[in-house]
Amino acid sequence: MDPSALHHRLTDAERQAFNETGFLQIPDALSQDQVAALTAVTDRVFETKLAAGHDPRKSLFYPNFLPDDDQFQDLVDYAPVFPKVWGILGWNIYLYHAHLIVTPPTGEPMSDKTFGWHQDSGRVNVEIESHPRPRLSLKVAYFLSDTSEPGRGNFWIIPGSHLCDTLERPADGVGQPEGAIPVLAKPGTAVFFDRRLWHTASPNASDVTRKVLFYGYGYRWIRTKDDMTVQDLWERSDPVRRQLLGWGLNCNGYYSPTDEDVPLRQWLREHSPDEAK
Ligand SMILES: O=C(O)CCC(=O)C(=O)O
Repeated sequence: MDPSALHHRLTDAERQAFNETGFLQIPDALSQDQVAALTAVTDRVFETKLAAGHDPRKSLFYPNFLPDDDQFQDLVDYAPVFPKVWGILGWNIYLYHAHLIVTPPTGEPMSDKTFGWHQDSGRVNVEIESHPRPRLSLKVAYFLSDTSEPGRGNFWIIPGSHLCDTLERPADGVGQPEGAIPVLAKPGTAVFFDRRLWHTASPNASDVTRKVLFYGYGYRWIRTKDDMTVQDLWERSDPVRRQLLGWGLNCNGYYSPTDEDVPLRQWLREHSPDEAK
């Protein structure tokens, strides 16, 4: 992994903001050249899906997109962003889930229906006994299109809601829960969010197609949440990326890793020993 990553470690202020609000916004995480290149690849994916019959007016939710292009893989351990992931979760982590979402304009005025508010991880929220629920994972969302204005299919969140196990929604199904806000993000922004943060997609009432890449990082003892057919990439990935793509010596090593199981820890020992503990 590129040692320039060390310049982008999580700051105390970022840690405090993430702990308190459950999210963190990093503007200009991607250069505009990177945005253009990733947009071209994303458009190609969308066109392929359209050719295969996807309805052009419907959102495309496409998991397991990493194998489609090297540029998608390069964001897994992207130096300006990934250090903040290990800064929050530590080193026994991998990419358990990733999806690409394209949200075309609905062609209709903005709906005032209550959106699909949720915490991530499905049954985890029912079957684990604890309060607050455990963090376990986070996602980094790279915004490729301009959602710096509301009504553009924005990602919505309720800041600070990550420590709440339940969410009170409007009883009549109209409007959004108290405290809800659209995340306003320009192209190139990376948005981190705690899996427990109550969040939702929203309809796109603008004429700008929304494009976002989501990378979900969690502990190595969590199962993948999509097919993650990334094993063919192991051979040509460096050791840290290989770890992030799910490699390990054996199953026990997901729970009780040896040094060999977790090259990220070895890399931190060399470059940032305090974070290797
Ligand atoms: O598309 C969005 O803005 C929301 C995505 C989402 O809910 C998720 O990644 O869990």
